[in-house]
Amino acid sequence: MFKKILIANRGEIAVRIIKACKELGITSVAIYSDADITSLHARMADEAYHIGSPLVSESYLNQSKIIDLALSIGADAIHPGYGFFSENASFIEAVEKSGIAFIGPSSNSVRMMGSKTAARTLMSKNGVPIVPGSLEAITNVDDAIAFSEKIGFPVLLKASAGGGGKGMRKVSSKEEFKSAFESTKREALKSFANDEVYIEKFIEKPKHIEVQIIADKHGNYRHIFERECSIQRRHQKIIEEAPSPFVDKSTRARITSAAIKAAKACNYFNAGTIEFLMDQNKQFYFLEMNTRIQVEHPVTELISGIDLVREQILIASGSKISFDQDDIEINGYAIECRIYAEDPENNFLPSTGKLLQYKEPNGIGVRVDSGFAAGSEISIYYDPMIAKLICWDNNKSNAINRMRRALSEFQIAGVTINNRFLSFILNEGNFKAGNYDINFIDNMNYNSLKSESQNNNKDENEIAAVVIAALIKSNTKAEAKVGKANNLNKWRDQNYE
Ligand code: MV4
Repeated sequence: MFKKILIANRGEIAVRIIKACKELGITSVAIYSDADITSLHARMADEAYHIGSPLVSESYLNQSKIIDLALSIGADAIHPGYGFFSENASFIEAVEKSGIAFIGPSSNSVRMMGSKTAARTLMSKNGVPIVPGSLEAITNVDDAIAFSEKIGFPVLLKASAGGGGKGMRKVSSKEEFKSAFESTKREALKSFANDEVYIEKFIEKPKHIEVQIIADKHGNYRHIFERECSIQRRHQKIIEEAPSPFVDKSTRARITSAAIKAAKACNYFNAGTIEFLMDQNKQFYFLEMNTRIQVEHPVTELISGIDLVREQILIASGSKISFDQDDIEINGYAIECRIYAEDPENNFLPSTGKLLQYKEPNGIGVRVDSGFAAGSEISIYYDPMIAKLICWDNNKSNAINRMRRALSEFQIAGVTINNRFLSFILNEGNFKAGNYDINFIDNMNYNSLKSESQNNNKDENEIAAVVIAALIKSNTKAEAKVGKANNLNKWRDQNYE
């Protein structure tokens, strides 16, 4: 078993991994940039090392600095969390060569899934349904137009190296094709340094459903059911659920078995997710595989009772999966809301500043995964997600009621958060009835949210902010003095309660 794990990440996922390490009796090591001196992960880890400036290239994405540090402090494993280096095959390869264990899949599996066309070919060979379209990059526009007419417009042009919504263009007729093809290619080259583009049939009004899998290094594969991730805005998921309201028993049997086939096809081990689009006839199609732990993993944990991060660590150290497929079942319903420091009433403008007040909801069936505490600074440098609120109850309706209660209990001053926007979505009849697809937020009318907010608790928050600001003024002065990286321990000793 590992003795010391370096966490090459920040924020709530770093804290989540620290918690798993503590439970396993493993020494946790945090790295932090200048912008994260006030963050929870640096405070909570057994050891914390300053890694560089706020720029990710000089801190969380500085490959040699991170690997050298891990070697010098005697870490026997690195957990990448999500984002940053988690799906970077060259980083994983460098870790593999260093003799340090990587808590995730092999660099080979990650590389195989990195090319969308290669992944589609591999999937179709292994009996996983893929979206109808081309298996190879388009080299000849006339052939591509003929092919599109055969599968039928509209089609979607996608970058082979893309993912997460970048480098896609819908084409509705052959007249549009050539110019759309050229601009998608240009965009792909700019974003991914790779201009390969291929074609898929455009799926109308799909749901986004993904299956959690885990596999060990002994050839054992398990699925841990599906998650519903259709509630998104600009490719940013904001509400996730498990199980999916659209997946009945027989569809679940089919989609989870396809996910296991996908994992086997790339010799996968550790935790992974297979993303699917599901059309209005409950046909599903492989979209991509995420070769990492995901933001929304807690909803799966709450309905299954499996600690996914613990399993990741155990699997990386060579253990077998601790349960059989038949040992697990879906228990109740879980919803996750991503709490962003942003203003939904001002075009979702990111909101930065110090958390003058920060109080989380709690109670039965309520979990909060966060990387910040009162006094923490939310900077412009990283993702504006400050917490995840995850609620469990015996069914969807009760889970929604619990979530809306918990959302209203978040007390944050200093930055604007999206909790009322989230609550508004959860209260929509079509959300409650399970009548939605990936376009739900785009099609939603939230003018009533704006008018409703004229007389809500915004004023209360502002008054609270002033009071709290006065209370912690002396601490703030102290912090200005300790606001240097080498003084983290002073910060750790501050008590803001
Ligand atoms: C699609 C699609 C419709 N048809 N592919 C967006 C992210 C990328 N991973 C794949 N995406 C899509 N691919 C076909 N053939 C619609 C989307 C899509 C989407 C998918 C999942 C979640 C949110 C989305 C938002 C817009 C478009």
